Amino acid sequence: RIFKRQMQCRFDIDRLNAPFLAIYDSLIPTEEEKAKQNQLFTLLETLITKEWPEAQLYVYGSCGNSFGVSKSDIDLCLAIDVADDNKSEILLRLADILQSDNLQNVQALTRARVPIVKLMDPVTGISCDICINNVLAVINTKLLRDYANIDARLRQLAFIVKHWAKSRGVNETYQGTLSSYAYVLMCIHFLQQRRPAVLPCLQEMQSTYSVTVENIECAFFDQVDKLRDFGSNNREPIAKLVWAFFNYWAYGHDYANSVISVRTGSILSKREKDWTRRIGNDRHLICIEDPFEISHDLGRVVDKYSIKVLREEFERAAEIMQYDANPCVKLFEPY
Ligand code: 3AT
Ligand code: MG
Repeated sequence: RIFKRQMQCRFDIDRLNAPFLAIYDSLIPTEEEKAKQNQLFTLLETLITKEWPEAQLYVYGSCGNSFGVSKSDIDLCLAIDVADDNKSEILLRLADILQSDNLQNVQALTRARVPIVKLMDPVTGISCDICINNVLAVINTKLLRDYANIDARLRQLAFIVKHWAKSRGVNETYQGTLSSYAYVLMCIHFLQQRRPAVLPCLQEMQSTYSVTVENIECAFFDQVDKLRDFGSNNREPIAKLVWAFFNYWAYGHDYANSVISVRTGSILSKREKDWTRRIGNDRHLICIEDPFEISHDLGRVVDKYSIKVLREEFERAAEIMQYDANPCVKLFEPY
């Protein structure tokens, strides 16, 4: 099954461009929604600065990385000088402050893997999670956003892949499938590997942005305005890319030996990463290297059952793209 021949693209693929772009357009948050998100951010920033003048509030995740669909929750990170042991105290205090300001459903989850405060703003209807000092997530959010600004096709592809994953129930890390973050990295890597390439590898270029967080040097080229023409030699429109993306993950990827790496813009081997065997709960059945925490495999949530589900879904999607009369409907049918 692994090395089934990759398929030739159907001859009428271009007629699918308009429907895919229509789906993409329908998923983009409106300006009004963006304004509401900003309004809530400003409110929270004001409340927080009043209590902790030195602290900084950052947006991360889909509201900051430009891969957020309409009605997304906001992920926020409070950067504050505090020992890990005292995070709970801050979260509980924060919850008090938010509650007094009439924010709703305020909950401090101090025992979660990533401790957070949750809240809902009754004015805008937006829900929000606030964590503490998750600075790497703020930086990887910037990396994703910078990639999105190079070529419009990344955002189109990632929205469609995320929409597919959510519709098909394969965007649930607690059930052993992949996070949205992992899917976006898969899209970036795929576009780096296209020939001609649609995206460059920002971390291999001369760095114009560099910060060190938790002893990890995060450096990359971030003057992406200068790269607006980068993908112009590749004229593949969205339908062809969606087709090729699913074809790659269904029939082209070598699950036994390969690691995809946005950091290097290439495929690495599991052997060189020492990801060849299960260690603890890390099984490395599909390997996606985090761009900064390079010992971190975003596929580590995948187990021997969910890998089967995932690969069958990639194959289903590839078959639909190849043969179905109406892929833009069938692809997103609820599972
Ligand atoms: P949704 O639109 O909410 O589905 P998202 O972009 O907010 O997508 P996630 O909910 O998967 O993505 O994650 C929120 C952010 O947290 C994205 C990324 O900056 C960070 N993040 C998530 N998982 C990891 C991880 N395993 N390692 C490092 N950063 C991560
Ligand atoms: Mg999110």
